Parts: sequence; C-alpha cells; structure tokens
Amino acid sequence: MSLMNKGREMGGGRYSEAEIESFAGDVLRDGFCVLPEHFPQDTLHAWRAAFAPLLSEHIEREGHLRNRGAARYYVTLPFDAPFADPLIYEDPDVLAVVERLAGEDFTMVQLATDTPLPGSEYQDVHRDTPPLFPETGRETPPFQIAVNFPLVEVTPENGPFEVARGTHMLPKPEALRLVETGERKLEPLLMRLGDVMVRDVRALHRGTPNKTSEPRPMVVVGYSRRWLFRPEVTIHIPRHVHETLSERARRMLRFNPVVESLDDLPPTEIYQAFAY
Ligand SMILES: O=C(O)CCC(=O)C(=O)O
Repeated sequence: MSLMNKGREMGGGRYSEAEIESFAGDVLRDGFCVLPEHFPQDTLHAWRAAFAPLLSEHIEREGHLRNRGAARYYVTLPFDAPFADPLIYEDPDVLAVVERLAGEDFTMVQLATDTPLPGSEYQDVHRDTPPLFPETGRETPPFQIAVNFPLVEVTPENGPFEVARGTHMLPKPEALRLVETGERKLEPLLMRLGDVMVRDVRALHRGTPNKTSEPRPMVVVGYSRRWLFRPEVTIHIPRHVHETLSERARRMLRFNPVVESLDDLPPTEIYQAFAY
C-alpha cells in the first residue's frame, strides 16, 4: 500500500475511494477539480494575516521585477509556522487525488502564492510548463500538479483565476486556437475561502485584473512526479521543522534542502519565467 493510501486509512480523509477517483477523473478530463470548503477557514485567516507583511516586503524588495505582470506578485512562503502546516500540505484527500495524477512516490516541490493587486491586468493565456517531449507535438499523462487555494473569497471583482476546460492534453497551438475561436471558454473560478483546486498545470489559464482595493492571494502547492526536477522552485526546510516532519512528509519533501536558518535564502524569487 502506498504511503498516501496508508495515510488516508490512518488519518481518515473526508472522501471515499470512489469519490477520490472521481475528483482525479475530473482533473484527467477537465484539467482541474475543486474540493469544496475543504480547508478550515480559521487556518486560512491566520495564513492571510501572516502573509500580508511578506507581500509588503516582497513589493518593497523586488516589486520592480514585476515577476507576474503589472501589480501581480509571486511570493514563496517560508516553510515555517503557520505555513508549514501538515494539515494543509499532507491533507489526506488532496494527496490521494494528487497520487492518482502524479503517481506513487511523487514529491512536493513548491509552496508559494500568486497575488493580483489593484492595477493588475489580464495575463496572456498560458501553461505553467512546456511539454515533456516537444518534438513529438503531443502531450503526455500529467506530471506536474498544482494545488491552489485562496486566502480570501474570490469574486468576479477581485481577479478570479480563469481556466479553459479540457485543454491540458492538447498541443498548445490547438488549445490556444480553441480559446481564440471561443470554442473553449475561459471560465472564471469563483472560489470560497476553504475551496481547494487540484489542477494539471497545462490547462490553459490566466490571471485577471483585481478591481478591488484588497489583495487576492492564492496559495500554490506544487507536486511533481518522482523523476521530475524543477530547478525554478524549492522549499527550504529549516532543520527544526524537518525534525518534526512525518515519515510521509520527509519522503515527499526529500529533494528540498534542509537549512539551518531561513535568513540565508536567495535574495530574490528564482521563479521568474512562468508562462509556457
Ligand atoms: O493566480 C492567478 O490569478 C493566476 C496566476 C498565474 O496563472 C500565473 O502567474 O502563472
């Protein structure tokens, strides 16, 4: 039995095996699924409060790099309290869905946020990864999965993430053509606080303008197939946190560096080129 399924049996997910299969089937067909009201709102309120100063610091330090377009920022979260929370990154239902998509022994490689602010614009429609074998002109089964959840309610006004259903397995020119001709619509995902999206990062999508005065942070937890290396993302694990990790978390986080202190990290975000 895989570590993930063992975790579900021990930790007790909310969903049955059949429901987990169904969520994974949605991702395989549509490119994404949403587990409604899955994460506790109290936790997300605490994350939002802890994130606010990190966003301000990011904007002050490297906002000029405009790493995701006008007034839109990608900020890595420190793997420490409150963000290094196994109730979130080891959620048994989420991991069970991810395992069906990314295969046994997948790894966790990313914990970050995307935040549009007032003044943000429509991004170009994009994927978060190039194909594995571009010379074939074909897509493969999933290999890179994003788990996204907002730290606020997502409304039509504050910059909903838009996605084009069922575009992840198509060659990009064909997928783009479907979107451009309107045969495949970009759907704004209005998410409640607590909703969790699991998505194949190849589903065509874009960020939209936030027309309110409040930031709209969306967390992204990245999981990859066991053989995939993504040098643009890393989770620096402080030793004192590493010592508290479960067996499953240690295995899942195995390719990330353990550091003595989070004070000595790279001075700017490494993940600048993001759209494929
Ligand atoms: O969070 C969003 O609105 C989308 C951001 C996005 O797709 C990106 O920056 O790659």
